[in-house]
Amino acid sequence: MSSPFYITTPIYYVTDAPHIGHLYTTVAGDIQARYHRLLGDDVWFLTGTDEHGQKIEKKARETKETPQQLADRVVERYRTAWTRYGITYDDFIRTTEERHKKTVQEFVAQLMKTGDIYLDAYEGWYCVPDETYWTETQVVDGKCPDCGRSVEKLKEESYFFKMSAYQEKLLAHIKNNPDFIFPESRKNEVLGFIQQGLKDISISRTTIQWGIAMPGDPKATKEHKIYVWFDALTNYISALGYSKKDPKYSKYWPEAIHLVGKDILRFHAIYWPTFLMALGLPLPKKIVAHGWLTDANRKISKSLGNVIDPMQLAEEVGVDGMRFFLFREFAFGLDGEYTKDVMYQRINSDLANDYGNCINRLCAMTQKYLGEKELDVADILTSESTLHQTALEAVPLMHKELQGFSYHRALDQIWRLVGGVNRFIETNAPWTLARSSIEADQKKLKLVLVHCHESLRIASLCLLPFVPTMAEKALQYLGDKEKPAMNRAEWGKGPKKITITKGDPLYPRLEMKET
Ligand code: ME8
Repeated sequence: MSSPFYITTPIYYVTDAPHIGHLYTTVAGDIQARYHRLLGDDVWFLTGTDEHGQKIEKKARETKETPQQLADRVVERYRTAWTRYGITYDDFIRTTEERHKKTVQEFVAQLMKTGDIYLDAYEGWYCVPDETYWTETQVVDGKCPDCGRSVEKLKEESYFFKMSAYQEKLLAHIKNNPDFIFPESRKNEVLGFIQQGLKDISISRTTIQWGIAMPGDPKATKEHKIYVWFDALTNYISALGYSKKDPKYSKYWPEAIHLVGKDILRFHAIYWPTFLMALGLPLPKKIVAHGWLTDANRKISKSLGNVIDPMQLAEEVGVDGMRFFLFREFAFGLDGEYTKDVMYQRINSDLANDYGNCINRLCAMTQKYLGEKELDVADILTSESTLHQTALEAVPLMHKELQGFSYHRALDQIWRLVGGVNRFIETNAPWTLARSSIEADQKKLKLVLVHCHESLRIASLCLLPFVPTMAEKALQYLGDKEKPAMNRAEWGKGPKKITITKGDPLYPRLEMKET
């Protein structure tokens, strides 16, 4: 029986096309989805778009569209980008879909019945871009404490969610489930926030039109729309067909892992779990928060206007180059400064040279020195070598790191093996061995080439989730035509007989163009 594995990305606002930050989280999800499929798990990978709320309403006024037209137009930009980047999502949810709206309204109606949502009035400082209310004490010099932009004073009739009632239960959950929030440093931030005291939060808006309607209530004097974060967070469950009792819900929901940027951790690690507790539903298994990609140490974001277009990057450095760079260069939990120079260097040195060129070279040498016929490798692989040893050590560590969301450390382990192959070739100089007529040298030549081949075959299987197109092509060159699976990324688990093929360079070096 394969284990269910459910991974989600945030649903992105449709105010504008995706940028490199959205790509980062989405590729992170795709790497996990591809990896777990290769492990044989039963994977469900969800992404989508967040289409309601004031931000969208405001943007639509600017672009002179209806909010729905804006959403319909921008959602295509997301879909196109994800197709370009080979994102293997199983479902794409839009919050304007009926299946979603139905679940949100069901949830709100249930919480109104239990008294977890009640009607009152709200006065506070509102940050429009963040769609968040702040109290007098939270506001810093008239600015939002989160994003630093101006806040407005608003008073409105509002429904509230009794978040305060769940403070202790949430603290206990986080303490009893040490893996619930990752990484540890972010968990401590969340704990600190909860310990300051959770207040009831406003859960409806009368100031917006573009949102899901609150269920009818004779006590309300105005028309209310459901707060966009309540609406948005529900996507993780509505997409599983909760309302129509789809078995996907019971299968995948208990396994849910939410990948998010640190900017929205509070919504996922505090708001969402308390909503679920009130609803009497299980909490997600894990929330993984990553750092920000920055430009001159400022978060890359639509509102700061320093965005970098993934489609253009795909043209420039290729999809695999980009997917690789983002996870080789940056430590997932931390912020990472994006620069073009570093990107070109990283891709050229590690992907084009260490890995791509090494495979092209090895295939050429193998054909030249051992011939183009089928090679029997089974016996040679039982011999010891430093490479054999490295593979035995690095592969289990790669699994551990990737399962622990340390993408860069997982790649470090794969690079231990790739680097090992490059050194093994230099130290053993197959070109010299090939010129020798001594039998021991000929035997060694075969061992050197076959052990390099096996290491690169294993590295390529491990790289499939990161650089799918390139790694697949590498496996073809290396003559491993069997169905890829992670249990074959072990020494001696490849084909017993191999036929090498030679082809174009796997990753031609990039030339930086002056812009
Ligand atoms: O917050 N570096 O949508 P959003 C890394 N709709 N990741 C970044 C990033 C950066 N500079 N900029 C954005 C929303 N991201 C809500 C989410 S979920 C129920 C609702 C990524 O379009 C990161 O994952 O503003 C961040 O959390 C997300 O995009 C925010 O996307």
